[in-house]
Amino acid sequence: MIDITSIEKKYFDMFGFIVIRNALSQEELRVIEKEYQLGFQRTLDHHSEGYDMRKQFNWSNLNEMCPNLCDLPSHPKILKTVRILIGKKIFPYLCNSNNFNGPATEWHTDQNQDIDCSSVKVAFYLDELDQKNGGLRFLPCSHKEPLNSELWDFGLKGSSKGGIDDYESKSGVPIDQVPSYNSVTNPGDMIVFNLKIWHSSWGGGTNRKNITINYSKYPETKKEIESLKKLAIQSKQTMKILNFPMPQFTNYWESLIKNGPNKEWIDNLDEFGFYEENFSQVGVS
Ligand SMILES: O=C(O)CCC(=O)C(=O)O
Ligand SMILES: [Fe+2]
Repeated sequence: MIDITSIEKKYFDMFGFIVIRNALSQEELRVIEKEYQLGFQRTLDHHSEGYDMRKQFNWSNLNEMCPNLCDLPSHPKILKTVRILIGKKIFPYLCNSNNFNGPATEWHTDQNQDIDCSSVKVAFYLDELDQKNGGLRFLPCSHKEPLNSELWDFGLKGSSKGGIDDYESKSGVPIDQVPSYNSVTNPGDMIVFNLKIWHSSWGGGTNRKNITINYSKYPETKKEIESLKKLAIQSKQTMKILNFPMPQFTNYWESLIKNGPNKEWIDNLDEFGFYEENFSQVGVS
């Protein structure tokens, strides 16, 4: 991959997301898909009920069952891109696999309203997707103020409870009637989006697969530090609600990182509370 251009960086800053084509090779996808299936099976052994309208299953990739996925947050192309987009000093705080089986995902943001961090999610969908079968939808520029807050006030946030027929959002606007950018992606394409952006999906079938990595910029101001600590709490709560089969981090991943070029990540995770109650001494066993 050629480095992203200054125009792409401008595009990301303005619109809040970007799609980068063919970021992963076919060979990389082959091993990733294999490890995804192992993790999925392990998750189904833990619980068989998909969560809410999305009917989703989610699990961490940072354990010895999936060594290639453990390396994904350190992937040079991904790191280089995210560093250009949000800053040189970054660290990953989640690397998950996700499986969706519901008809839609409600309009939402990935950061609670009271949180304002410079964080992104990198998403690799493993299926061919478009606006009819669950491709990710964005409201361009909605990571920015005042639009972001106006959309909260508008009542865009949807409920994920219940089914699509009794879908509830204060705005009353059906998910697919909100004017949006609807992404079209093939396996290997990488979507990067600001955690504050409003997004949804529509028309997904069963077994829609994706892998996501969340990165945060290392905070500089007191306000950023406070926000990041809140984000750590939010992300641990979400993992509990979604019934993750294992903690996010393991000894195995920690020693990989400590023996590599990004050793400081471990201290960063510890410093802002991402590790607390979210670390397994024993890994998979
Ligand atoms: O693909 C979807 O339906 C939703 C994905 C999503 O909301 C996310 O990755 O944050
Ligand atoms: Fe989301």
